[in-house]
Amino acid sequence: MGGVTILAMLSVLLAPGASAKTYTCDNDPVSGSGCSDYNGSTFVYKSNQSSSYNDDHRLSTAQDEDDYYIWYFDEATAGTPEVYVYLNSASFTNREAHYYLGTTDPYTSEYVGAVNQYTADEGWNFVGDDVTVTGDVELMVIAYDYDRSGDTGADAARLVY
Ligand SMILES: [Ca+2]
Ligand SMILES: [Ca+2]
Repeated sequence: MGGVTILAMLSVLLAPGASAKTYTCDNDPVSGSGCSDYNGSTFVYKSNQSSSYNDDHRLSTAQDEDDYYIWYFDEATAGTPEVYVYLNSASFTNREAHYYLGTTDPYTSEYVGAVNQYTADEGWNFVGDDVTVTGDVELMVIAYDYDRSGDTGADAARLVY
C-alpha cells in the first residue's frame, strides 16, 4: 500500500465529525425518542412557537435558584461531550443561564457552562465541553438569571461526542 493511499485513508478517518456521535433531545419529548424530561414547577409549556425546535419550548419567569428543567439523554453514552442548546425565542431573556451536566446513576451534577439566552445565536449555542459523564446522562438548566432578571427558556439540547 502506497504512502499516498495511507494518507488518503487517514484523512478520511480524521475528517471533522467523521466519528462524532450526536444525541438531540427536545423539551417534552415524545415517547420513543430516546429522551425524557423533568420540568420543574415554574417551567410553563408553550406550544405554537414556530421559531423553536419542534414548535415548542418551556419558559420560567420565576427567578428560582431551586427550580430547573432537565433533559434526560436515555441513549447517550459515557464520555466528555460538547453540549449545545437550541435558543430561538424572543421570550428567552436570561443573560446568564447556568447549565449542569451529570448522570442519574450514580447521581452527579457538574457545572458545564453558562449562556446568555438574550443575545444567543438563533439556533444551536455552545455551552461547554469539559464535564465527563459515565452514562445515564442528564443536562439541567437553572430557572434563575445569575446576571439580571431575565426569563429562562428550555428548548432542545444536544450532546456531541
Ligand atoms: Ca417538544
Ligand atoms: Ca422544542
